[in-house]
Amino acid sequence: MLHRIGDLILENADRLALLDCLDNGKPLRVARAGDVPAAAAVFHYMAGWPGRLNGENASIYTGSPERHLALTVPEPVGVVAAIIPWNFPLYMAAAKVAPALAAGCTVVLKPAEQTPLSALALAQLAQEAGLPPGVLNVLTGDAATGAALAAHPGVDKVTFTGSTEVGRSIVRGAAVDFRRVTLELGGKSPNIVFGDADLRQAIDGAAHAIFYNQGETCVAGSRLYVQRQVFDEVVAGIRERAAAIRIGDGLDRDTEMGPLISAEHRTRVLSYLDSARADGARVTGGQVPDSPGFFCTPAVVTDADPQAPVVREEVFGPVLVAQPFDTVQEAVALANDSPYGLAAGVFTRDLGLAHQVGRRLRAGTVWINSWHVLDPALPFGGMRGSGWGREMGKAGVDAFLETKTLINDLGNRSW
Ligand code: TXE
Repeated sequence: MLHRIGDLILENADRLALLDCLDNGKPLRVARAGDVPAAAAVFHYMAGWPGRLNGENASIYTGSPERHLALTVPEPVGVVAAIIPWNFPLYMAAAKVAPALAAGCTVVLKPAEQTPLSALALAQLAQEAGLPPGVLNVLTGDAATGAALAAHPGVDKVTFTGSTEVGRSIVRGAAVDFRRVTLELGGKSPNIVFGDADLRQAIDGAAHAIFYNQGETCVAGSRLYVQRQVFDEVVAGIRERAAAIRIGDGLDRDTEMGPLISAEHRTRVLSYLDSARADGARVTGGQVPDSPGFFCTPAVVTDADPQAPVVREEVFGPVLVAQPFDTVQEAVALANDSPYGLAAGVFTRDLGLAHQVGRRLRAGTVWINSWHVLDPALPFGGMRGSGWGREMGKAGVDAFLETKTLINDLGNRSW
């Protein structure tokens, strides 16, 4: 059935992409080329797990191996509450639902109040695929609905993607009866460009890292550290790329960047830029076009105070903060100076340097000469303030399983 749901997502790709475009504002062609096939891939990949979730024939340490037969058995954790945000509506739904179902759990999915449509469409496709009633349930609603669901005594596990603040409140609530929790929270991901990098690749990569999906991605490469000798060239290149990004109606085929999710969110994004300007930083872009919609042009900030909110906090918009560095040690220290630890990037032609720096970065994912490459087979998640646990890969299925140990005393026979 999981495989069939993946197939149905692809068969309905145009309609699903349109729903996310209308609901979220993201360009239709981005949703069609990115979100929808990625959601299908999660179902197809996870469809391979149920038949492979084996326990172990476990050895007993203190007893006799002849007398005791011990087994471990994976069991579904139970009823899962999946609470998701609005930035990748269909993909986020798939990322929570597919591994939970693969593990044998049932799911109550609460989409974000801004973008419920594709989650409802997904439930219809699951029904069409033959999923029995009650296995996947979609509950639309806002923060109060999410809070009630997360705290419901019938829920065994909460898997949440969203803000750090709500993640914290979910953990507090879960402490009451020790409900299991997986959290994928925000980030302020650093991208390090060394002087030897292919600068064209680094400029394109850094722009893609921050501006993809209007910068409304948890893994946005929002802090850029560039080795001093190439700083001006890289920043100028990104400013040029930013100015060329076509902003507009998501239904327009030429649109590369849609609006921000809401007026309220745009006000928040702009306030970071206002405060950076007031502190003496240099800001290019970050303009509000004279047209309806919550648009904001991509912004690049330099000369910011390293302690400023625009440098420390998640903006969740198309806002890049760039700063030069001199040594490798300095780059690593700057990159790790954050309460978050979701993703990071390194651009260099020296693969040895890339791997050694990558090992030192406190981030769940480190991209080398790339960004935004995600795969259902690869574990994804954060360190520190970016959350608990991993999604995708085997780790992503294990997150919905408990291990039971069965011990059988076969008797003390002697022949
Ligand atoms: O998130 P919320 P918001 C960050 C990003 C963004 C900020 C606020 O910085 O600007 O969070 O966004 C549900 N108990 N991220 O307000 O409120 C809510 O209905 C249970 C990063 O949209 O966390 C929605 O379904 N659930 C992030 C979901 O939680 C609650 C993606 C997310 O909403 C709840 C989104 C509660 N008390 C925002 N309150 C990422 N990691 O990608 C709200 N919800």
